[in-house]
Amino acid sequence: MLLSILAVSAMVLTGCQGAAAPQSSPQPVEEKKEEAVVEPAAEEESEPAAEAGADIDIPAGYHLVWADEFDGDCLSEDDWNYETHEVGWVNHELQEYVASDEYAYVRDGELVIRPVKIEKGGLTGYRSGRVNTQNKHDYKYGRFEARLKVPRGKGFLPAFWMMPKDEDYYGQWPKCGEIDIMEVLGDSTKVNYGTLHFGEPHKQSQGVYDLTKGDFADEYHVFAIEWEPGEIRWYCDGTQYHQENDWFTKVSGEEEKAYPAPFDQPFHVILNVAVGGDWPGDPDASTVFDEHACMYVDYVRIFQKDSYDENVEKPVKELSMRESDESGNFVHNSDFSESESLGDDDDWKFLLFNGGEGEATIGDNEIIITSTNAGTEEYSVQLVQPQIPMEQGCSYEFSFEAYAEEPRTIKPAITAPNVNWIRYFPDTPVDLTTDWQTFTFDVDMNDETDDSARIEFNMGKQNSTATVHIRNVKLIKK
Ligand SMILES: [Ca+2]
Ligand SMILES: [Ca+2]
Repeated sequence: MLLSILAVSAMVLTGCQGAAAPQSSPQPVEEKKEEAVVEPAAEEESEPAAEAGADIDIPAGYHLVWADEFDGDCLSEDDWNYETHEVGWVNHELQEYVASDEYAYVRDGELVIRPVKIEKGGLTGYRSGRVNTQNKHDYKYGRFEARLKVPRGKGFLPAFWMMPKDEDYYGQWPKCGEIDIMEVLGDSTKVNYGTLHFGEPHKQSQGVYDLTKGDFADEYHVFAIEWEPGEIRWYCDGTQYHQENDWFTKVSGEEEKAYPAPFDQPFHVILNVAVGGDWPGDPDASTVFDEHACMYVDYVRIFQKDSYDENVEKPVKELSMRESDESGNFVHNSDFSESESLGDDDDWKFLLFNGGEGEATIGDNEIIITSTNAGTEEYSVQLVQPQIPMEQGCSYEFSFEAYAEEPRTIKPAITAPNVNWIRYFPDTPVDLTTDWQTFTFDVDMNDETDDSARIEFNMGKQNSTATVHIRNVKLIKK
């Protein structure tokens, strides 16, 4: 997720002609030293042909509207802007985006975005490149495609994505919308995420493409979306892995804008490599800033159909709300009277993340959670039940019984995995003693009705791994 919180316009700074390394830091530049002075004459000749679409495979039903094959010897400022942003501008990212051909440059037919680690006065900093086509190539609808190879290493987050030409048209993020075509975490380079952000409150729709063979950091792959009025489809190497047609935008307190807003305005393309921050986590001792830290973009191509029919209607959302049992309880296997798999998505599920270690067993009408390592996050040791129905405007009583073998804290919550993990019932510390106690909470559901909320018991990072016993978990509409 790439929050774009401020409307900072792109700044055009360096030019190719001024490419005498404008702010060459004393940083060693390893193999990158050998400049890309590869037969400039031949390069110049090949460029117009490629730009004219000679070697470009045009998908059926489309025509080419713009492409950059990166065949020149510098990034064309007729087409691209360098964006500059300070450290921590969004998502607690660590890099400074600097307008310099040191961090985003064209070489050997590719755009290279190169994050660099800078040690200065005992402090570590990072610089990286971010370029976009805002006000130079903005398009409404089309097929947006790039062939690229991603960096490898903990803390890198490369992205090929799109933002509106005019972020103020529907209002600042997330109201304006955002389309992420490729995001691959540097420490998990077989998995690509394609994501749509929109709404107010923020909602997202994400598809995941797992590479069964190869690695996004070892070979080039083609990432694309096909965006039409009322539908966006995500592709990797020609395989569709996600689609979405249900979105909205509104200003808080006002009516929703007419569908298919906000995805009915021109968007531009962005390419960048972030370093650190909320999602990828920060670089660690294993992270190497060498040529494998770079993103290599062979091309960006944009195609459109001859016409698009914008007369589309918002799909009617079909909710699948779980029924309660005869006592009014929406929780399945509420009293742990049935044994069940704790590894599947049906009813109870036990999860471990980020160093959490432990196990859960059902028996004698209770569930027992033993942990040997509390992990680094509250959710590192977690018992959950998904598919919980929460209806807007309703009040619920959420209750359970619990004790621990030594006094300790756990944190129950009711969350929204499909609505950006908002909390219908916030993570609430509950102090367990060595005796059974009943805990009861009132939950008012003010958000939009959700058929897939999730009850959670978070037991990680509580300064204790004492064994927890839970029984009689209930959610009842009042
Ligand atoms: Ca190329
Ligand atoms: Ca289960």
